[in-house]
Amino acid sequence: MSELKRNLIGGEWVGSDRVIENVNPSDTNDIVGRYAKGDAAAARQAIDAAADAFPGWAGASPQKRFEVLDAAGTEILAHAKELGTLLSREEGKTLAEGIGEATRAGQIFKFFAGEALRLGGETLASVRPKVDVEILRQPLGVVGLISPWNFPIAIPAWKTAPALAFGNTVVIKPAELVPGSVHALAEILVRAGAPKGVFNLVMGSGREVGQALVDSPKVKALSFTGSVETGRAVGAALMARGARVQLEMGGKNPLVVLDDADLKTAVECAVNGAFFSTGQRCTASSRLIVTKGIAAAFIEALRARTAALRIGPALDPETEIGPVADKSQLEKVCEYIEIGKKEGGRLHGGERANGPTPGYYLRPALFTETTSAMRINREEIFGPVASVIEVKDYDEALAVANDTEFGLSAGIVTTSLKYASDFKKRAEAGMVMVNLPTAGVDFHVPFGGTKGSSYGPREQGAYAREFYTMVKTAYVAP
Ligand code: TXE
Repeated sequence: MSELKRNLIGGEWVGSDRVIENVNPSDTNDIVGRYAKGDAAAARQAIDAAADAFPGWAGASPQKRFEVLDAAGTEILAHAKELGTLLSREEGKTLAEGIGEATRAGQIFKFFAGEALRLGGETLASVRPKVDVEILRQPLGVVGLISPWNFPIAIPAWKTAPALAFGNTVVIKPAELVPGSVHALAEILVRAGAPKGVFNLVMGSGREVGQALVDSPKVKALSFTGSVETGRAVGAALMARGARVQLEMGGKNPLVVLDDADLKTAVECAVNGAFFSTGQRCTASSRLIVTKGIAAAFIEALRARTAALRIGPALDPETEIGPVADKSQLEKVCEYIEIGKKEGGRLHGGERANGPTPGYYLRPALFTETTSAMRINREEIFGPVASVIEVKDYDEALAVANDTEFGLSAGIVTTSLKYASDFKKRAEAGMVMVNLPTAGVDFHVPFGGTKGSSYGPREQGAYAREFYTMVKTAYVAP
């Protein structure tokens, strides 16, 4: 039996009687590792350790914070292949995607190493004579981080790196399905010189460990990525006790394809956005909104391209689409495929597939002849499922694109500057893509949505400081 991977609390590796078995969705006979399953008491110990470490870390020189984050980034980049392999084994995305995600995590640590040095305030003249006004940015204290399973290292990285860069201390709870990547990150941060208690990891369930982070008055801010239902409950609880909260939740992202689009670009954007990473991205293009002049050609080309996609184990270099992440997720996606059929959508693909090993393989499902009112076009499915909605012109396409409670990413494929510019302004989304897939974003610019997708300041890039620092205004007279 493999060695138990433990939680990191106050600089100590702490075991537990209970174990999370990390199962490989490409081969359910393969156990990726055994991880200590923490509980609410472990979470509280971690919070206490983070609170004790806070004054030292908040007062540390930015140079020290730079060094820790930079060293972590260097090690992640040097071991991107190994980390990507672990990630793909536990989550199921292809090895290329796994390595890409690990690389991104390294880049994020490097970026925020620099941000630690760049953090500054402002000085203004007061409206009163001989008074100066200073606007300072200060750390918040202990920050709780709750991450989902679909980006096992990038999301923990984009929450942890800014939190630490700006002087906060962290307790992170990764999704139960994918503890491995965050555990590896914890080991890297220890080697990078993070002082005891500055970064704490408690693996376990949302109900126990997650809830303990939500409830503790010592947790001054909480950043959550996950489902809408959990996110809203977490948000309400944090607001009720007056703590700061940031929520990244679902998406139902539209990709508009206009008559004047380059067909090849449109098909590539659709396949990439809808099905890569097995459709398990909050930025996935699940609604393909197509004007009638190009609809027939687009559907035919997309069907052929989708049918040719190679489904298989994450680590097989031939694989283009890995398995669904776990059994319950597969059941949920299959249920939605049934719902789509009952609602009158015409299904292409979407069958369970056999791989060389027992895994959660599913052929991508493309629905045509759907309407915006159908449940498959309203609810986040979070799997390799996309629908085509045909519309008469740009105006109807824009209206349908915005006909959703979500607002994370929105894409358009067109050669018209007029429509591209209009869409940039009027698409109700936090991120807009022109002739690019709705998924796939840079690490150094803001990430987040509007409407039901997100709450609170943006993540990533320089904007991350809006969440992870507090603004203080100081008035100084001689
Ligand atoms: O999400 P949860 P799950 C959507 C997607 C997916 C569904 C369920 O539709 O099918 O959510 O996924 C922790 N207090 N997305 O079950 O439950 C939990 O342990 C505090 C879309 O994984 O929201 C995990 O660490 N924390 C999304 C995290 O919250 C709690 C990405 C997310 O889990 C908690 C992920 C509680 N009471 C899921 N309950 C996207 N769009 O990116 C759970 N958690």
